[in-house]
Parts: sequence; structure tokens; C-alpha cells
Amino acid sequence: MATAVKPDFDAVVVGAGFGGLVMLHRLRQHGFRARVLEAGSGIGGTWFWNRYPGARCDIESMEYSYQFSEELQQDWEWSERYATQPEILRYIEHVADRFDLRRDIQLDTRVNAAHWSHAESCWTIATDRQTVTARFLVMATGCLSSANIPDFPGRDSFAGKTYHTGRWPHGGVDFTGQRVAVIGTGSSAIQSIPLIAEQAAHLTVFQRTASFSIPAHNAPLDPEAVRKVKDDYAGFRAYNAAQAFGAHFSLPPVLAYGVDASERERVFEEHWQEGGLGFLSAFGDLLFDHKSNETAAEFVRAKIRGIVRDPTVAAKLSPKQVIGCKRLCVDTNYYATFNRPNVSLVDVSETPIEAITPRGVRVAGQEYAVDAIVFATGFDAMTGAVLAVDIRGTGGRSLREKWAAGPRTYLGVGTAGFPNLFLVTGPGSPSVLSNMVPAVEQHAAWIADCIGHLREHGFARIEADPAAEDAWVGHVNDVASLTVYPSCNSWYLGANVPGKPRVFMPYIGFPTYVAKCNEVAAKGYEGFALS
Ligand code: N01
Repeated sequence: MATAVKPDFDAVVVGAGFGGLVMLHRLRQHGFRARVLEAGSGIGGTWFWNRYPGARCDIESMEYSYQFSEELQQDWEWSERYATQPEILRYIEHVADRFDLRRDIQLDTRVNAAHWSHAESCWTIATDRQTVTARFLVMATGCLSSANIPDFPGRDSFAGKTYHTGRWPHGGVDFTGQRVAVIGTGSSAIQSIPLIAEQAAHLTVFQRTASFSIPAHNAPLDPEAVRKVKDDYAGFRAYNAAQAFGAHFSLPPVLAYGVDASERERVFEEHWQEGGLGFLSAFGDLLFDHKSNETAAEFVRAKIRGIVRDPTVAAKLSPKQVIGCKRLCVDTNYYATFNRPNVSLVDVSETPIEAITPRGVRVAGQEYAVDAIVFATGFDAMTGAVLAVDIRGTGGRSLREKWAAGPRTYLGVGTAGFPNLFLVTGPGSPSVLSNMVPAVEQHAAWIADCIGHLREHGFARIEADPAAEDAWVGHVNDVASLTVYPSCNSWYLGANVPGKPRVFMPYIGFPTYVAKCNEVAAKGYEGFALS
């Protein structure tokens, strides 16, 4: 190594969710001294914080798990097709114990700043408890972890209780007998609304954009199906990794207009009955061709009209945008919940929420009095948690400044001007447009191997090359522009946070991405400068 200063750690990892834990495990396998710093009082990241009623994963359990240990994936038994938040958290706790990870994880520690010293080739990381130094800094802070609560006028004047789905009280919340407002109708709202409606005296849902949702058809896992996967778990993982979204559904060669209307209807119905995110794989072009996409969108709108008895409510619940360009939702009884007498829907698409008042929520001059407000208003996605830390690279330049017009990375893993900084599933990587657990595992293995390579070859520093970064940012945009994704306001684009630059952040195509990462490594980390 080209420097004499010995930092406290080889690597500091920020975040003890799925990404941070496997990162620690991989670093240890290479013999590195690593420390994970976690703001929460427990491990689990997303699954530690998101404890709202109905929270569960909408990627199937057999896929939403680590694959780095064959024994682990053989031993662990999932109970349902889609695991609940408590079950996933139990799994994460089990992994931490099984691989003895806890001794290198420091909880209740918020990282506030990280400054690079070029002379010493190390990061100085300031937390709310201490300052540590590390040769490498790995941000495993999660894509959807920085809660977004819109700045509604009077937001803090409300006399009742407020909650954000991503910061739910650990003891749970009992809404029995209460009048509850839910603001937002994304995935978190769609999972929680049916359960809150069962408890509350009255539930008022404030909807700005209607969401498409596909039934989960959740059920206990069939032991025979589990056995089939476990008989060849590696083959199951390899199949999934070869699919565009890194999940167990493949885009077929058949296009929506390649068949007649009745066959299209049959295929959509089959996928509706199967349930889940695979609905968008009914035909190969739903995410690429607006006309084809409209056939799927209209199928779901017809389902909504069939489920929701009041035609006015059904019309309000029917999304107007293309299906899939905002994250598709997966539900249990979502649309049917609006048939309940104690549930009402307020459309705030034309007349935004004017204010939060001491008594409730005001829209178009009308006050909706409630006892509790649930903000299901999402996250400052993909960049929020990284930029919450004051990260300064070469010459003291801040990452906030560098990314002021939108995030710029090479492979979503490094960013020019910030040596020895790695991002786990950063913007520009498949991340949220793939199954997150294999995505974080792929990054963790790649990053640990990369640091191992540096040590082996006597390098102290690695930094993305600005030209490689520019080319990658251009490529991410080119790929996105071939799809329907950029055509609506979504958090993929940063459109949900006022003032956030509008840049499409995830990279579409898990297998192409993994091949590129492997090629870059095989060519001695092409596109990075090693010194
Ligand atoms: O957040 P969201 P989420 N006035 O951003 C509305 C993952 N996830 O927590 O669409 C009124 O999707 C906003 O309206 P609009 C998954 O990737 C996964 O639900 O911006 N409304 C929207 O309806 C998901 O996509 C799982 O017009 C306002 C809602 O709030 C991601 O997390 C479960 C508003 C926010 O929806 C985020 O989901 C849960 C305003 N000023 C989450 N501002 C599973 O695995 C925002 N909204 C199942």
C-alpha cells in the first residue's frame, strides 16, 4: 500500500440491512477489518423500520433471501409465498447470529460526515458518537430508507398522532375506534389500508395518483414446491439471475399485439390469477411499447370496475398512467376495501391537500377531522440516505454538490472524485428494478473482491474515471429511454420529492449489468483509476 498511515479499519460499512450484513461477511472472508455503523437500535434496515400493518415483501420468499451459503438457504424455512416483515426480520437476525456478524456492528450510531484525505488515503467518518478512520467507505444505506413527509402547511399543528409507514412504532398501533387518515396510495399504503380499515372506526384515504395493484394470492408455501427449489437452489438462482429483473419471471417473446384480443385477455387473466409482479411479464413488450402497455392497463382497470361497487369510486381508483412505470403494487383486498362503509376516498389529484390542521386534513376548503394521520408518502429514494451524510471527496468537494443536478456514478458503485467510496446498489445499478437481495449480494461480492485486488496488487486507492462515468450515465439513460419507465412521475425519477432533479436512477437489465461488472473486474477494473 502506498501509504504509511494505518486507519482504524480497512472498511467502514454504513447500514446494517441486507446490504451491510453481506458486505461485512464478504469483507471478513477476505480477512479485512470492518465495522458496520447503523443508526437504528437493531439490524435489518428496511425490515427494522417498516413495521406498518400488512408490511411484507412482494418478491416471493424463496427468492428474497441470501444465496451466499448453501447451508443457509437449505436450512431456512419460509412459511408463506410472501414473507411478512416479522418473518424477514427473524431471518436477518438468524443470519447475523449464524455468521457471528454482530460483534462488528455498532448500533445506535448515526454517520453524519465522511471526509476523504488524499495524503493519508483514508476516510475520516464522524458519527454522533465518535470519529473513526477507514481505508474504504461502503454506503449500504438502502434505496428506500430516507422517509419523505411532504411539507404540508400546518403539518406540525395536528393535535392527534402522526405516523410514517417507514418509521412505524415498534409496539404497533391500535386504531380501534379511531378516525384515521392515510395519505398516499403507493405500495406501503396498499398493504396497510385493508388492515387499518378493519380496525379503524373510519378510514379516509387521500389519493394523489391511483396505483395499479395485482392480487398477491398469498398462501402458505407448498412443501412440494419448496422441495423442488431446494433440490436445485443454485439452478433456481441462476435462472432468476438471467432474467431482466433478476427475479423468477421471464419476458416471453410473444408481444401483446402478436395475439388476438381474446387470447390477450386469457393470458392477462392467467397472470392475474397467478398474482404478483409477474403480471408485467404476460407479454414481452408491456414495458417497452405504450400501445401494448395500454392493453394491460385496461385489463386492470376493468378488474377495478368489477371489484369496486361504486362506479365513481372505481373511476377514481383507476390509474391513468401507463402500468409499471410507477412501481407496480401487490395487494391483498386493496380495491375491495373501498366497498366497506367505513372507508372513503378523497381524490387530491386536482385539488392538493391544502393543509394539515389541528383537527385533520383540509382539501378544497373542507376539513376531514381525524384522530390519526398515516403518512404513506414514501422515500427520498436512491440518493436520500447517501446524501444525508456530508460526504467530501478529493479537494473537499461534497457529493451533494457533485450530484446537485442528479446522481452520477460508474456502475452505480463508484463516483469520480470520491476515491475508495463504494455504493451498494447505488443509482445507476439495477437495484430497485431487480430483486434487492441478489442485487446487494452481487455488489458486496464485487466490492470485497475489488478491495482484495487492490491489496494484492499494492494499490491504496481506486476511483471511477470521469469519462467512464459519463459513458455509464449516458448508457443508463439510453436504456431507460427504450422503455415506458421515464413516462410518468415516479420515485425512480425523483419526481416524488419537490425540487429533486429529474433523472432516471436505476439501470434496467440485471444480467447485462452483472456481465458488465464481471468484465470490468476481469480487465483489472477497467474504467477505474488504481493508484
Ligand atoms: O411510497 P411511494 P411507498 N400529497 O412513493 C403520495 C417499496 N415497497 O412507501 O404517486 C399527496 O410508492 C404519492 O403520490 P404520487 C416499493 O419499491 C415495497 O408506498 O407521488 N400524496 C404516493 O401515492 C415501493 O415502490 C413493498 O402522486 C402524496 C405515496 O404518497 C417503494 O418502497 C412495500 C404527496 C407514496 O408512495 C415506496 O413505496 C412497501 C403529497 N404531497 C414499499 N407526496 C413491498 O415489498 C407523496 N404522496 C410490498
